Amino acid sequence: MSAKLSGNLIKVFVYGTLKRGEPNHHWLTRTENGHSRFVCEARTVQKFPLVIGTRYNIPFLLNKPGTGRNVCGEVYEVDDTMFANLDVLEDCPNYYEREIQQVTTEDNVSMDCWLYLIKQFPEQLLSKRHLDSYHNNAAQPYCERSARLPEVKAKEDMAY
Ligand code: PCA
Repeated sequence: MSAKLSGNLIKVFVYGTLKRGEPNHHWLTRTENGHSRFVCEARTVQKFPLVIGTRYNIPFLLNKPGTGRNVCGEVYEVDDTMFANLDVLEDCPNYYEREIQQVTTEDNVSMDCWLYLIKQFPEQLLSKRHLDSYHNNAAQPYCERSARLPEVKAKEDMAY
């Protein structure tokens, strides 16, 4: 087998701006960032609160399993390079952290995937609407990091 094919492939479940048609999807498809392949649509087996938070309208999966909905997203297979670049985009582990969670398809095929979530968050984020599916929209437009105010500390901003 060639070296190219023997690399380690990692499954990642994305539920926010990395999905197809969403503002950061280009990060997953840019070949300089590494390899990615769409596998399937899926939902988390656990319920989680998925909310839109901060003045920048960022989708957050909050680490409070059992609360919220079974969250819809997409599974990708990525190589180590892409995985490292996803950590860069998500500022993981400073902002988002990640963990392995079980997700399941419409046909009840289950698989373990990495997903990005917020472990430390102000309680008030839980009172926002719990979504089962994120879509960027005109009422709450996503603001990418390069357009955010630099002086605001990211974690403090979650309470906004
Ligand atoms: N990007 C990651 C986490 C939240 C976000 O906007 C994702 O789509 O899963």
